[in-house]
Amino acid sequence: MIVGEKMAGNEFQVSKAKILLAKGDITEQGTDAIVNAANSTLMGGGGVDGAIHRKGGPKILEECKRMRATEWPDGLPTGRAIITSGGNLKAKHVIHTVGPVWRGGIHGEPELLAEAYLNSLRLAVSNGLKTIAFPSISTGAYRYPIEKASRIALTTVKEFLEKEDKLDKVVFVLFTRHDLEIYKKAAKEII
Ligand code: AR6
Repeated sequence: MIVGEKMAGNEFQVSKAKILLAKGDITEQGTDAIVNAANSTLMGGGGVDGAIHRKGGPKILEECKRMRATEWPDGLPTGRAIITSGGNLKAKHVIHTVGPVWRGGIHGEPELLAEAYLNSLRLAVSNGLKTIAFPSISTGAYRYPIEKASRIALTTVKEFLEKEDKLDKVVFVLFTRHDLEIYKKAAKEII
């Protein structure tokens, strides 16, 4: 029930923008861009990355290959982001970013995770986009503890929206009810 969901705290206002927390599949989102939790090769993989390339079709991979051949011959560094078209996806664009692999939290992981969110948001704005959907970057194959990662994700987005009024909506698409609850708890404390 939509009203109930809202009352249960899935929607948050920051300046003129909304942050929404939803359970679902990021590849189904109709936002201007969806964010891919990619790796440095930009050549695809499992999890979100696999799902985006499977559903989006070969055009996205071709653009990624072009990026590798031109701007990023050694791969996209952790924390950086690039944008491609959305291929066959509902979203017109995919922003590919690389989150950090969790190695205990003392190798710059918090800063790099914040950079991944921040550079994705900047790229959305510089491309004139209004709405963007994020998965929970780094909390799958890269093993970043989701309680910690959710706080960084929400703090980074909130602080960005407080300074920058060009985005209308940021959606966090969580894959499981459990992950959604963790983000909701963090959002209630942070936003
Ligand atoms: N929609 C939303 N969330 C999803 C989906 C989906 N379709 N599929 C998985 N998740 P991961 P990472 C959740 O592993 O940790 C890839 O192989 C998942 O449950 O996709 O940044 C890349 O190529 C988890 O909570 O990304 C890299 O090599 C979250 O999305 C590496 O994994 C992120 O999980 C990146 O690892």
